[in-house]
Amino acid sequence: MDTNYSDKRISDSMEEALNKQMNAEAEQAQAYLALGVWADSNNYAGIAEFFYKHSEEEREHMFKFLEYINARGGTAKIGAIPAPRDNPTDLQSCIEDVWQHELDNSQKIYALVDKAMEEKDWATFNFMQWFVKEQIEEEALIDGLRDKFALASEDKGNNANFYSLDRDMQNAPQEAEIPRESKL
Ligand code: OFO
Repeated sequence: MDTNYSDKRISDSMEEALNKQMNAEAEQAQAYLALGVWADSNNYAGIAEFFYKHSEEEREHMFKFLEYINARGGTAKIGAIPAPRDNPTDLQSCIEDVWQHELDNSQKIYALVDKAMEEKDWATFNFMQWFVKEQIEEEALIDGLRDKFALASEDKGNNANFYSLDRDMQNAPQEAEIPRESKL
């Protein structure tokens, strides 16, 4: 009997691209962890808590890629994670840094969707839809934080505003409602 067939149901280049994204998610987890440490040491305990929780979420994303690659007969390869960017200079640049991280990651997710479509790899295309939705949520979440920061900054020098913002973030959910799921 001819058993010379492969169990692998993703292309080599798709395997490589998914592995790259798996590592990018690990990098995101490290970035949030580093920003959490920065926030903590700058007395923004609530924001630190929010970033620490989000770091866990990013790690879960890494695992989703890992499991998917293996489930499709590929091999997940854990690579080196580059050091996080330099510490931000203040809270505003910290929040803008997070925002940029999310926008960059969305572009990486879209590139994988494009690749899946080009290859007619509908399983991967379907798998990636979860991440497309997740990025919509995460962009909304961090944009909400930017709005809160802008509001708190209106009355310059009023530390009470920043204190409330920080307290608010401590228990802020990690999920944001996205338009297509709005009850309105
Ligand atoms: Fe992994 O979700 Fe944001 O980046």
